[in-house]
Amino acid sequence: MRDGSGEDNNVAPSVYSHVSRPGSHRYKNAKKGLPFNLMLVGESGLGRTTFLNTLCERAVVPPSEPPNPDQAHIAEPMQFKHYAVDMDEDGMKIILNVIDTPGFGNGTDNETCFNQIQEYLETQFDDVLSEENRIKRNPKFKDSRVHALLYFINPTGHSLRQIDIELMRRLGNRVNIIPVIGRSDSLTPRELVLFKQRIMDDIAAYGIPVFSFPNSEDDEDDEETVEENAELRAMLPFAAVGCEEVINEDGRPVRVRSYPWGVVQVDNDEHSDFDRLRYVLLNSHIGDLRERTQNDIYELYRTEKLSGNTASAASNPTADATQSHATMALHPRSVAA
Ligand SMILES: Nc1nc2c(ncn2[C@@H]2O[C@H](COP(=O)(O)OP(=O)(O)OP(=O)(O)O)[C@@H](O)[C@H]2O)c(=O)[nH]1
Ligand SMILES: [Mg+2]
Repeated sequence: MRDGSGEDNNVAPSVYSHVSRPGSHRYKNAKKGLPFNLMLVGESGLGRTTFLNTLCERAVVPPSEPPNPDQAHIAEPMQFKHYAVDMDEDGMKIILNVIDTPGFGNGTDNETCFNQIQEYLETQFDDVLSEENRIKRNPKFKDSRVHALLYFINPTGHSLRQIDIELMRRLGNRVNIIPVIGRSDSLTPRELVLFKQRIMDDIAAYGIPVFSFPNSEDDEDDEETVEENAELRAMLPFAAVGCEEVINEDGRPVRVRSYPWGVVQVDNDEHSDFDRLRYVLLNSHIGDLRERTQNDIYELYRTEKLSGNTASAASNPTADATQSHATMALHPRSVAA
């Protein structure tokens, strides 16, 4: 679907001030627009649709109809829904392709969802691989490899759940996973700090390969970039808040969620990490995410595929899902890498 912006757009005005950060103009010469493929995964109701509309500043996805109560017990199978939105980020044209996965985690058998997503990611690699092998290349070939996967974590305030651990461990070698706490305004600032810490402890303990803002291995990064990456690492997982309405404050539009006791400002760094995450995705790290997809993740897959080794435990740490489920249930921290 092409940009489906509607008239009743309550996430419209751009209200954040764009401050250029290092690396943000690296791709300014991409005249045709820089493609960026972003996948959204998370259980139902964690705010994926609202996040997408807030990110794009328009109603890309119209609000869904409330489910029919008679059908509520039937778990809909997971789908891949595609949205394409042309964005202008600080003078740089970005062709944002979003793949949403409604229905993820709805059933009792999450294994099917994990397999479907893995298969989707690998199919895009296979397409590139066969295009590379053609004698005559197709000039219109569209590279659909997913550059980043935002994984929405339920704001329980406890720690990661089995579904989170399994999904991220399994796909971390196939895509840049950026963990995000959905509906994070349901936690107090103190709860949020503790929750973030627990999640990062789990990520370390289970050896989950998330995108952790690495510095360039050959020390190419300048001091400012190294500092910025350290700051972003410390923010993980990002606390996301989606916009519900736009209010007028001192003559300027402010994107908020309103509550009886006050408002949460979506673009205010003191209220949520939304603006930093948006900037990472569409500006400061768009190049890194694309390059890592090509140079590291795709290359690994390509090597495995050509050597007939794609199902190896190294690339798929949960290949023996039954075993790993049992291990984790009994000894939550015993499978540390
Ligand atoms: N408190 C809070 N509520 C949110 C936030 N974002 C979305 N919501 C609300 O959560 C509900 C679900 O939001 P959606 O954006 O539809 O969630 P989704 O992940 O797309 O859900 P499905 O499409 O059903 O899988 C709606 O009532 C939203 O208004 C948020 O940041 N904070
Ligand atoms: Mg949705």
